Amino acid sequence: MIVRDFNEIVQNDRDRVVSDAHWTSVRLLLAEDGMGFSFHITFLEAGSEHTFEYKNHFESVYCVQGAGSITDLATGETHHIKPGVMYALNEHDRHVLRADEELVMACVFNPPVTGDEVHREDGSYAAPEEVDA
Ligand code: 9YT
Repeated sequence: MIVRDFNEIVQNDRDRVVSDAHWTSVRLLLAEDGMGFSFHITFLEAGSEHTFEYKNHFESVYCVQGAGSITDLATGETHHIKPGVMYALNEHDRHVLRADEELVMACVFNPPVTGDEVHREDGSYAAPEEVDA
């Protein structure tokens, strides 16, 4: 069994805390944990806007706290994000995520991220085989 404490990771396991200019993510589970998915708690700064397209991953996201919106760039459809709302990028959907207030999101990635990914220009993370290469 794996048991981890978010606060312990933040204090003592900085390798599992990843930040970009406007978001921070605490990776509770990574590829190395062998679960077949990774599990992150991600904080998106109030007022920030992000264009992502996880071409190599499926991602599911559950809003724990905050307010914002997500626009599906294929359809133009925008959905409100608030606590209790989940979205799943089952078609690797290119999207814009906006945080009107700071968003706290629980995120699952399949395949799991390894911990070394950074967003590329196209908003994706590299496929696991590219990260390992
Ligand atoms: C909400 C969202 O899209 N999170 C993406 C994951 C986060 N950027 C991370 O952990 O890398």
